[in-house]
Amino acid sequence: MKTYSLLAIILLCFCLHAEDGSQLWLRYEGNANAQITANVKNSKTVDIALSELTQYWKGAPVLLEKKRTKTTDEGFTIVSDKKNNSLKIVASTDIALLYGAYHLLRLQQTGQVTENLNISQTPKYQYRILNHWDNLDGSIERGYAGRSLWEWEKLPNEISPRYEQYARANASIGINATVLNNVNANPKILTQEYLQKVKVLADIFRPYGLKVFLSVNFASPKTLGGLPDADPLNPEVAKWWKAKAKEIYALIPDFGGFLVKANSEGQSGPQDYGRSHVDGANMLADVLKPFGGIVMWRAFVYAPSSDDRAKQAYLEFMPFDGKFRDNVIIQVKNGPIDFQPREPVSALFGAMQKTPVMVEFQITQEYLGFSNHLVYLSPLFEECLQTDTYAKGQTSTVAKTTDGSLFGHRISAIAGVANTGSDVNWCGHDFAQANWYAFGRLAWNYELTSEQIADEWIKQTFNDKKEFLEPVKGLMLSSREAVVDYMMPLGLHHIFAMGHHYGPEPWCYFPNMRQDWLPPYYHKADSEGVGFDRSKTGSNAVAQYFPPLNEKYGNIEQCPEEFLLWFHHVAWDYKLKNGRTLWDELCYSYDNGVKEVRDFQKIWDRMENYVDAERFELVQTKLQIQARDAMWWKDACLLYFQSFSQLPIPYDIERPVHKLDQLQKIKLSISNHENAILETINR
Ligand code: GCW
Repeated sequence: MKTYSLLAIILLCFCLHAEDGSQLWLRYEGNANAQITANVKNSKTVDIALSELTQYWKGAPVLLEKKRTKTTDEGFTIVSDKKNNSLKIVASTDIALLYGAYHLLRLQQTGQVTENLNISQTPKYQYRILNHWDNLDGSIERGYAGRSLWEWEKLPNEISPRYEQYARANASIGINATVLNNVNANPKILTQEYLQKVKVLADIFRPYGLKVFLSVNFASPKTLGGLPDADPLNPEVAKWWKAKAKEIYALIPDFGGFLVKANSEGQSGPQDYGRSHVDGANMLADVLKPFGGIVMWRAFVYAPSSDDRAKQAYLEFMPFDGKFRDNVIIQVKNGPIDFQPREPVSALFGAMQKTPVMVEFQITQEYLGFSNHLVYLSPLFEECLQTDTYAKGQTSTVAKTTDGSLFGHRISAIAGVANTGSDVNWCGHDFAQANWYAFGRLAWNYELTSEQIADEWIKQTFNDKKEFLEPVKGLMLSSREAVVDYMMPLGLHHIFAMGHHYGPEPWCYFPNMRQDWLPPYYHKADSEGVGFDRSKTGSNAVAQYFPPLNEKYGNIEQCPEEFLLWFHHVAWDYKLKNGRTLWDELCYSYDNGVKEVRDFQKIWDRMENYVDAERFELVQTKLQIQARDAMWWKDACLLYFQSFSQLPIPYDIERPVHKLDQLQKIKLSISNHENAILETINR
C-alpha cells in the first residue's frame, strides 16, 4: 500500500509540467477534436468559439445556434439534445455564443458536465469593466505585477501576443469592457497618435466582446486643444469635445465612452470654473450620446477641510440625484473612504435612486499587501454586493441598487481596478489571479458564492484533487478575514504608511499636511480610547444610511463589532460581546491574524506534492513575506496603541519581536518595497 501511494505521488509529480502561471485558469487540454458546428455565418467571434470548442471540448457534438431568444443580448442557453446525443448552445448574438462556449468548457474543467444539461444564463450587469490605472509611460499607479500590458511605445506597429490573451481571459469570465488608462489621466491619450494605438487594441479586443473606454483629463480642451479654458459651459469647449468624439468614433465605432475623475486629488474639473459635477458630466454625455457612448463619472471626491471624509461623496452628489443625463452613471467606490480591507458600504448605494450608480472595487491590492499577500477578495466583493441598504424594503442589496432592477435604470455597470501587469503570471501572485477571476464571475452573476468561485478557480488553475482543493479553498476563504485581523481589526482604518500604503504607520503625523491623509485623523487614539466617532455625538455620518442601518451603526451596543471603531470612539476598557475589553480584543485580533498566516504556511507546505515546483515556491516565498508582515503589523499597531492605552498585552499572546522605535524608522520607497521590507524585517 505504501509503495503504491509513493508511486502515485511520483507519477503525479512527473505529470505536473514546469510552469509559470501564464495560463491563468485557462488550462484546457488540447487535441480534443470535438465535432462542433454552427448555424451562423462565421464571424471572428463565432470562429473563436468554434476553435476553442473544437480543440478542447471532449463531450458530445455541439451545435452553436444563433436565434432570437428571450435572454438579453449576452445571455445564452446550453441544452442537451438527448435524442441526437448532442448539445446546443443557443443565443441571439455571436458574443453570447462565445460566452456559452467558455461556460461549457468551465463545466468540463470543474467536473460539472451532466447528461442532461439545461442552463440559462444572463449577466446581471450590462457593463462589466476593468479599470486600468496604467500610465502612458508604462508605469501603473498601484500596480504590483510589473509594467503596463500596453506597450504604447511599440504600438500601433508591434503587437504583443498578450493583447489577445488578455481579451480571451476576460471573455472567458464575461468581462466585456476595459478602461485602458489611469483615471489620473494624461491628456495625451486623446491625441491622434495615441488614438491610433488605442484603435489597434480595440480591434484585437472586439471579437472577444471587450469594449474599450478611456479615462479623460477634464482639462484636455485647454492642455491639448489650446483653448483658454475647459469650462463645460463654454460652447468652444463642448465643440472641442464633439470633434474629439467624432475622431474617436471614426477609428473605433463601438467605443464605450469616458471615465472621469474630476475635482479629486488635484485633478481638474468643472468646479475649476465654478460649475458643478452635473455641468461637467452632462456636457460630455451630450457629446457621446449620438454615438451611443456613456460617461462614468467618479464620486471619489473629498476636500481637505472636511470634518469627516467618509461623508463627502454623499454630500456632494446627493443634491444632483436625477439631474444627470441618461447616459451618465456615477461610479462609487465600495466603501466611503478608500478600498480598505473592510469598510461599510458607501451610503450613496440605495440613496441615489434617480441616477444610475455603479460600484468600483479595487482588484489590485493597494491596501492589502500588494502582490505579496495572499488575500482572496471575493468575500469582500460579495459582502459589499449583498449588504442590504434598506433603501426600499428588505431586499435592497447593493447589488440590486446597482444592477438596474430596483430603480429601473437603463444602464448598469460594475468596475474593478485591475491587478494585471507585464509579469509572466499577470498578477504578481498566483493567487491574485483568483481576484481577477472572482471579479468577472461576480459581475456576471453576483449570486455565486465566494466558495463556489474559489472551488471552480482552484479546479481550473491547479487541480481538483480533494487533498489539495479542500485545504486550499479553506485558506482562500479565510484569507480576507486574516488580513483584517493583522492590519485593521474592529473597524480601524487607514493606518497605512504614507503614500505607498504598504505596512503600518499609525503614528504618521505632520502638522502641516492634509490631515485626512494621515492615520491619526482616522484612528483618533488617546488615553481614553480609540476610533472615529461617526455617531450622532460625532460626525453623524451614520445619518446618511437608511433606517435601521443608521440606528444600528450609530448605537455602540448594536454596532456590528467589525465596524466598531469605524463608527465609534471606544474606551479601552469597553466590554465587547465576548466579555473581553476592547484593548484585549485588539491584541487577540492582531495575534490571531498572525496565527492565521502561520497556518496558511503550514497548509501550503503540505501541498507540495500537488502543485508544480514553480508555483509552489513562489507562493511559499510570498507567504513568508506575508507572515513577517503580519508580525510587523501586529507589533507596530499594538506597541503604538499601547502608548495610549497603557495596558499590558495579555500574557498568553506571543510577545512582540520588534521595538516600536525600530519600526517607526522603517521608510520604504515605493519602487523597492519588496527588498526594503525583507531587509528591514530581517535586520
Ligand atoms: O486609492 C486612491 C489611490 C490613488 C488613486 C485614487 C483614486 C488613481 O491611492 O492612487 O488614484 O485613490 O481612486 O482616484
